[in-house]
Amino acid sequence: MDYFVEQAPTDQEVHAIIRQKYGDRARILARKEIRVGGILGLFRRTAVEVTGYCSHAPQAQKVVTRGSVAEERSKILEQVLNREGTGGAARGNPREKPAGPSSAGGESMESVLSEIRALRDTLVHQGSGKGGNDPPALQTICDVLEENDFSPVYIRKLVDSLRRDCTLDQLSDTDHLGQEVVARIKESISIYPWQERRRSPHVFVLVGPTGVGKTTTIAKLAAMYGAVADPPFDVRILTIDTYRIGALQQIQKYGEIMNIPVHAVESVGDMKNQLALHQDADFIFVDTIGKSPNDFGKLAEVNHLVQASGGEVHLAVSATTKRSDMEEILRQFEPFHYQAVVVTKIDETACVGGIISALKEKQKSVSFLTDGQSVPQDIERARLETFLRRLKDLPGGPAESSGSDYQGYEFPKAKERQE
Ligand SMILES: Nc1nc2c(ncn2[C@@H]2O[C@H](COP(=O)(O)OP(=O)(O)OP(=O)(O)O)[C@@H](O)[C@H]2O)c(=O)[nH]1
Ligand SMILES: [Mg+2]
Repeated sequence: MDYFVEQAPTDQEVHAIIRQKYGDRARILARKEIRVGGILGLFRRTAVEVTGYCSHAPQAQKVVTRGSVAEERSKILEQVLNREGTGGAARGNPREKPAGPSSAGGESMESVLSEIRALRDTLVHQGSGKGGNDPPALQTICDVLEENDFSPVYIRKLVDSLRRDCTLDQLSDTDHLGQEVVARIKESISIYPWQERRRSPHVFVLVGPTGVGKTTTIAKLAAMYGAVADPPFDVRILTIDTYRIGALQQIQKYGEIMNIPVHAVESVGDMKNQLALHQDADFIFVDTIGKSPNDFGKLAEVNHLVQASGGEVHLAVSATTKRSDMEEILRQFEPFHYQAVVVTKIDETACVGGIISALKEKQKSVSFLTDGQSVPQDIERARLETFLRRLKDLPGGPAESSGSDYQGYEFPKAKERQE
């Protein structure tokens, strides 16, 4: 750093001298009034003395280094310029033109910014799997999946797999993407390998939240195997729903119509007795009390009886359940060790994406689907096609379903069967 001391009779004069000698690089540190001249202390005059130094950096750079943001930007530019071999400003040569928006450093900064913007775009869309730079066809597919109520996680994984496996041309072809999506959805649904056993006895227990259709489903299954099957299986029904008024009567009514015996079970002892009594049956279908998944005390009580049955446990979940609740239900019924899920009321929803996502997320397979109130028509063994036909607006997806396996079957009246 070059320091200087200049004197002149007035401020204006000393400033003029400094400007002339050092130009814009001059920086003033101190000013004081002094007395100069005279002989032996006589005739002395007052004057101004200014101390300062010469800056080696250009004015513009000095300003930039003041604020922290400007400082950071300056550092980046400095690095970029050094890398590109133009580092005049970085070396502090005042005659070099400082980096501006149109310089190489400015362009590099612009490219850094555009990368940051792209990154932000990706993060913003990450929840749903959408990417700002995706071809319109892929974005359309994302929208369709959202409309079908698939979860953001499910969509993101599916779309990521498409980006990974498809060429750019394929990603721009809506029909091709539609077919790919259907194939991937198909792969994501696990169908429970249900097998009827004609050996004594196949105990099937249905648990689940209140009002999802457990009793109706038990009646449908009992009718399917005890009445529709040819020759019919030997079927019994047990119910551990003896708390709710009318619950026993409801299942007894079905039993009466189907000519299938129904027994109530209230304790572990009862359960063991009933199982021993019906050792010769092919099927024992067990209906359970509907309880909120949050009523942990009651659920534990029911679970005690369910586990005592030693049966194959299935969880009934209504397809109309909100997607977020669905995952919660699948989780809260885990202590029942259910092997598969029966999806009920599929006729009451236009979107099956929620249940497909939840089953996939929890790695559960589906055993039966029910699609109406009629016993026993409105039930079928779970099939991929039933889910796929219910996907809306998916290019290349299958057409809407015409109904379940048992449509048109006339349920025999108890009297007719007795005759
Ligand atoms: N639309 C439609 N309705 C159904 C289906 N299954 C059952 N239901 C109806 O849902 C209502 C409740 O059925 P339930 O079988 O009593 O249900 P639940 O799970 O046994 O009920 P709780 O024992 O009270 O927990 C009844 O009106 C049934 O007719 C179905 O697949 N589709
Ligand atoms: Mg019930």
